Parts: sequence; C-alpha cells; structure tokens
Amino acid sequence: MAYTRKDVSALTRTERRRFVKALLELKRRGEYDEFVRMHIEYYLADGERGLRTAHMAPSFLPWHRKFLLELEEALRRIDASVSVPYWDWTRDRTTSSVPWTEDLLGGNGRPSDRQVTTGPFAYAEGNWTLREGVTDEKFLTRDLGRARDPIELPTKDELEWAMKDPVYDVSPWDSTVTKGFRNKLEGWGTGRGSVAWRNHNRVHRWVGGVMVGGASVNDPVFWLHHAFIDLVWSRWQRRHREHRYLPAEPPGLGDLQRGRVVARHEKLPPWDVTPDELEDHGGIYRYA
Ligand code: CU1
Ligand code: CU1
Repeated sequence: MAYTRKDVSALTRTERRRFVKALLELKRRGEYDEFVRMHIEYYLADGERGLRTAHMAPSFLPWHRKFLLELEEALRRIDASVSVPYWDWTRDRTTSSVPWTEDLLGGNGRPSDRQVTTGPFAYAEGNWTLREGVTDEKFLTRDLGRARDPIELPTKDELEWAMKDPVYDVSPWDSTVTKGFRNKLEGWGTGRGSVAWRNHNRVHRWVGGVMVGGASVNDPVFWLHHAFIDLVWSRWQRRHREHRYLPAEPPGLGDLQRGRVVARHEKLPPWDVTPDELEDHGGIYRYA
C-alpha cells in the first residue's frame, strides 16, 4: 500500500522526532554521505560534455524523484513510519517558520561564518559533520534570505507561471530554454540578480550556505525542498493529463543534444529505470 508524504508544517511532534532520528542514524552509518557523493558526481552543467541527467536537462524531475525514493527507502529501513515531508515555500516563507525550528532542521547560520548552531544538525551536537563537499568546511552553513543581498522565496504566482505551461520541456532541453514546465520550475533564467534564479533554483539560493552548489544534499532541507518540487510535478501531471515527459525519442543525428539528454524510454543513470517508469508514483507514495 502506498505511504504518504506530508506537509512538514503538519507533522506531529513524534513524526518530527522520528524523521530527524532516522536521518541522524543514516548519517551515523555512513549511508547519508553516499547520497551527497552521488549528487556531486551527477552535478554536470550544460557547458560540459557528456550526458546530463540530474540538472539542466529534462530528466531533472525524474532523476530527483528516484534520488528521493532511494533516500526514503534507506530511512524506512531504519524506521518504517518515516517518509520525506515537503516544504511548501510558497506558504512557509520566513526564517522562523517550519522547517527552521529547533526540533526539525534548526535555524539560520550565525553571521560570522554561517555555521548552523541550533537544532539537531548543529556541528557542536556531534552528529552532523560534513565529509563530502566542494569546500573543506566540516559544519553545515546557511544564510537564510541572504542578509547582505536579500532575496525572496518564489511566490505562488511564480510557481503558477511554471505550472500553467502545458509543454513538459523543449529543445535544446538545457538551461537556456525559456519555454516548458521543466526549466520554468528548475529555474535557470537569464539576466543578473534574483531574476536569474527562479522557483527551484531560487530556493537553493535563498537557503544559501551548502545549499548552493553540488554538495547541497549536506543540508537535510534538500529533501524537503525536492519533495515539494516532486509534488509540483505531480500536480502539473494531473492538470495537463494529455502531456508527458519529453523528449519522447532521443534527439536525431546531427542534433547537438544527441547523447546528452535522456529520452522517455531510455535508462536514467545511475539507475536501471526510465523517465516513463518514474512518471507514476501513485503505487509507492502519495501526497497529503
Ligand atoms: Cu540536484
Ligand atoms: Cu535542487
């Protein structure tokens, strides 16, 4: 039977405690850092050569859907009552709202070095030392809202702008496309400042610290953010039933994107699963 992913603001005290406890146990076992490592490994930009799977590509959504499922399975082996909650940042928009509480993810980083010093993931607690990263910092960092150069979380209207596009993605299937649901949600824009970061990307920027860049999985908010992105994809699928993942077929001979993006029925590395097979999650989990 399918299990439920809940809005993080609706979790009971017990559910909060069990979610945090399972994350800390996964970290203690060394399994959590494998997820961090994998995300760094698949952090390939479209300026580079090779197949893009996780970012700047149509498979951004199915790749993270599968990535979350793997994490969730690992958590559920520790505590079968746990699922990944989602953070609706169109509603919980301040630095003191969920999930930034003592009993969940802790609060902002301190001004001097952005180190998170509150909650279960504070370095001094001894349970959350960063081991995989793109910098040498051993502690979790955050800069919620970017104090020195403030930005806002995306609004309902900005999310709706992505949601109402009925086409999943368009050629050349990368970070430069200005049409299509996928990049409007992933959020690679043009120009300078906060307009260049939309929806998904803007949230990474708003959290700041390790959430900016390939090692973003080091902040457990990564999962809550991506659970919401996954829910948004679900809602888009329901709203535009006649529309599906694109490209349906691999780009043709002579197309510069040939061999660089995953088509609907191709395997999505590193897994033995296709975007087609990941479109319907209803048999595994549902959103409340
Ligand atoms: Cu990612
Ligand atoms: Cu992300």
